[in-house]
Amino acid sequence: MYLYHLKAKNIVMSDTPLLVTCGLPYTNGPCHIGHLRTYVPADFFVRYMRHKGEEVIFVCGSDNHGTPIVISAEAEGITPREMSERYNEHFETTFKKMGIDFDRFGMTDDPTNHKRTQEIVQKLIDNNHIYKKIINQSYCPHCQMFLPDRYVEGTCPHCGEKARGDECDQGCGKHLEPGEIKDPICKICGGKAELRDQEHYFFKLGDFSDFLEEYLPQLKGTSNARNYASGWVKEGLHDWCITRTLNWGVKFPGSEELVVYVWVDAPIGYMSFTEEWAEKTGGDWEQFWKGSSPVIHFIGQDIVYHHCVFWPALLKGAGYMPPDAVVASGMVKIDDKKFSKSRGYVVWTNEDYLDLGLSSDYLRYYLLSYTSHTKELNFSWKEYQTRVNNELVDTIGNFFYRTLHFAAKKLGGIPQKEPEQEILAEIEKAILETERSIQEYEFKSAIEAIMALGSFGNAYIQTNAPWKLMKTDEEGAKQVIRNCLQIVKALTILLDAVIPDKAQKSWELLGYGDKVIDHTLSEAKTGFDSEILPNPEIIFDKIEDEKIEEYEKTLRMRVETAKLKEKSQKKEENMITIDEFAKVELKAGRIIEAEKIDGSKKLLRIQVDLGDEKRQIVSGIAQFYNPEELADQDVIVVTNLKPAKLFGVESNGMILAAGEEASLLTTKIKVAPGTKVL
Ligand code: B3M
Ligand code: ZN
Repeated sequence: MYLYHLKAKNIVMSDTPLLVTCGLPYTNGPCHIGHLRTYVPADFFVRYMRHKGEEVIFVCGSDNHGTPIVISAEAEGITPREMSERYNEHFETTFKKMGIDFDRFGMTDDPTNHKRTQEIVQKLIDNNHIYKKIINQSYCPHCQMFLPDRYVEGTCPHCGEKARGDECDQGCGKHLEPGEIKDPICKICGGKAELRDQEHYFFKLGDFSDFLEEYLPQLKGTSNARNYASGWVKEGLHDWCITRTLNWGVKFPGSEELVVYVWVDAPIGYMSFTEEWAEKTGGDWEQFWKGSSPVIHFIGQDIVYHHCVFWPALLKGAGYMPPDAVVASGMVKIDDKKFSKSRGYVVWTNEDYLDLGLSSDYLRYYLLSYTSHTKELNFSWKEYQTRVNNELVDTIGNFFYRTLHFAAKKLGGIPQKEPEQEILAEIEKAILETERSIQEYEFKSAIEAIMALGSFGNAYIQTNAPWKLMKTDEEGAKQVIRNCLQIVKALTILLDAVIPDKAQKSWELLGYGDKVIDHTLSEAKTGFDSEILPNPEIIFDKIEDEKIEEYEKTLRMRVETAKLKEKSQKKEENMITIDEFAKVELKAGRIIEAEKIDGSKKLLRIQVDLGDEKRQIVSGIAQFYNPEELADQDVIVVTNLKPAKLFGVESNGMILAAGEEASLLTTKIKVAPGTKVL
């Protein structure tokens, strides 16, 4: 296994490279803050490791298969491949703009992944981990097709809520196997689906319980991933249906009409993208997947099952190494409301952020510093403004500018002095604390350790006031500034993992002409290349109140629009067809007599003449009518309601009334009792 830990006070570097991956975004919608919640910390981790001198390969790509992409592409009249290419490019460029730079960003629909997936599935077949079974699958007789996953909607068999074919998304959240959903409805035509037999292939997940019980306790990463997964294994594992009737996806070996389930070929993408990276660079992909170099997956908490149970079993069954670590991020809230694209609680990375000219670094800082990685992260524009202005602008920005300005303008560059021990010790402390936090995937604490050095620097320059000291003790002032410059240098290297754009700028303002990412943390305490400093600049801008109000308004309007849309959708859902309405049987009736029901203030027992029959109906109108005045009253009655007992009295129908005071419905011109209302 690998070692990247601290020995005494020196950081020991390993000669085993690390492979870091991020969960693959689906190619049917743009990048949002929910994606960034996982990608930014992964990128922070990668950059930090590189600054430590580790070799890190960072791969990702887009997830192109599965029914949501087919459905979205159909809606736009393009092919799923075209849709995938469009969003693949979108994600790659958006990530770059956010400072997230992968060594390889691939596509699960590319040939490497088709090949690797088929090889793995074939191995699983050969190793007897896959079997055939005939199952009852939802089928639409009108569209003449089987309805995989999201092509079908219905009722969850576990909790009774409305659900999608593959997941109870609005109720208990359980994964649904093909054929499990109740009252299936075809998503394409809205018609009733039926169940039909079809042969499918299953992965014997249950066979891997012992393996997983041994593997999971030593799985590194965050404890939420480990613990959830162990819990599921204890509850017992069900075999997974790994084929779908679809013609978009990776063909199941030996079958013309089946493709593998998207959750089989998606994680295999991690491996394929490593292969593609190796092809491009001459690197060795097998060291990660067959050897002993560690693989670390960064994912969202909602896909722990897939990464800590299903994926390791799949790898193990096909003779590959399971991952070393899974780092799972908590979910995102917007203004304390659950993140939801459909309800408008979303921040789109481009439209709501980058396109407005906002700094990618500010958002990175917010995402990394707001809360512990495994906790729920709330985004609010106000909080964003406060943190950026107080922590980045006032503390770091102020300290950097004062130091660089004084050095360049008053001292003509970097003073020829060594930094003092006290300062070097402070830097060392920050590095050790950052390291300790990162080992535990506690990114928020890592940021706090870095920012503590920033606060120290800011307080140090304030207390020692070199601008005053200069008048009485020029050498002393030079020493203070030299110390400050050392802190700025250390902070710049540390902050490059957090806010790479600003850190690069600061690196240049320290007189360097190269990239800060190519420098290791060991240089945090060493001197400078040149004594000359360029003209100082302000690199952190304040965010003004008016701007924040504008952004908040955009969010509010989006939520409003979503509400209106939901309302009109509900209205539409509540509409019934003429055939459905025709099921209600309405007739004109005449009340024969009415009487109070003992013990009830509201109910009357009413006998109604319906022409060829007499009915007893219990009606809740006692507060508005005397029983005597009701005799001979013409009314409208629902005559085909199922009988019910109210207050122990049988009721066979319903008398229609309008409004809070139960004004009885009747006909304009008298009609014979029993006349149908049409
Ligand atoms: N495409 C997105 C998600 O469920 C899914 C991740 C695949 S990772 C192999 O978050
Ligand atoms: Zn249909």
